[in-house]
Amino acid sequence: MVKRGAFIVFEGLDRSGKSTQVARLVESLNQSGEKAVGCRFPDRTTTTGKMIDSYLAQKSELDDHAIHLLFSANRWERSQAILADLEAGTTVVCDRYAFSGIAFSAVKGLSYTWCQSPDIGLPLPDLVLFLELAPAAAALRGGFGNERYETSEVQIAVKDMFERIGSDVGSERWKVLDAGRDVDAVEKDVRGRVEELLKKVEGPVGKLWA
Ligand code: NYM
Ligand code: MG
Repeated sequence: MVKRGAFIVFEGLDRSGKSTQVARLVESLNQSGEKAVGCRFPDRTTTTGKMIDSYLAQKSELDDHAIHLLFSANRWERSQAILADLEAGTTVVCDRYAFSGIAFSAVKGLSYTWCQSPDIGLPLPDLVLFLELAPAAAALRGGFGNERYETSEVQIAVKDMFERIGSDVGSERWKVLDAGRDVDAVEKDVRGRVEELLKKVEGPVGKLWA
């Protein structure tokens, strides 16, 4: 039986460097002979992804619950493919996941437990790397864009919500990395933690919030 791949998720505020680190990790794993693929949520290419994209671009309005469920559906659409990759021995490195889902919806006033429910049973990440950056430092990395949620007020509230989520996930699985360092230093830290994880990944993939 092939050893299964690891499921690794990056979370953090906008501009904390998630996309860069996902790309670098996938490349460095592949170079060292470990099969790895990247993915990201929202996946804006699917039907639900297009509705999400239009909502984020402020081209459409949706009830807060409805958009939350669309983000969750967007993950469920991809979940079988993630499991298939993991079972085939490929490590999956994902840019945002269900934790962003709770953080951005709960700050709008939706119940935390209600926000968790539609994601119950999704593939459970083996490791969540939270790229921690002060909202003020994130804002300095280039002005905010025009998407919904790209304001300092939202980012500050989201950061607090991520702290609560991290403590619910537990420090075994949820690791906070200082994203204020230069990109190479963050990459090295990431690589060290992933190497530790790859040594111990075994057994079936778990289920989120179950
Ligand atoms: N976002 C992302 C949510 O509100 N809920 C979710 O479930 C996910 C995965 O979408 N501001 C928000 C967080 C971001 C926005 O993400 C777009 P990105 O990584 O900038 O494409
Ligand atoms: Mg963004």
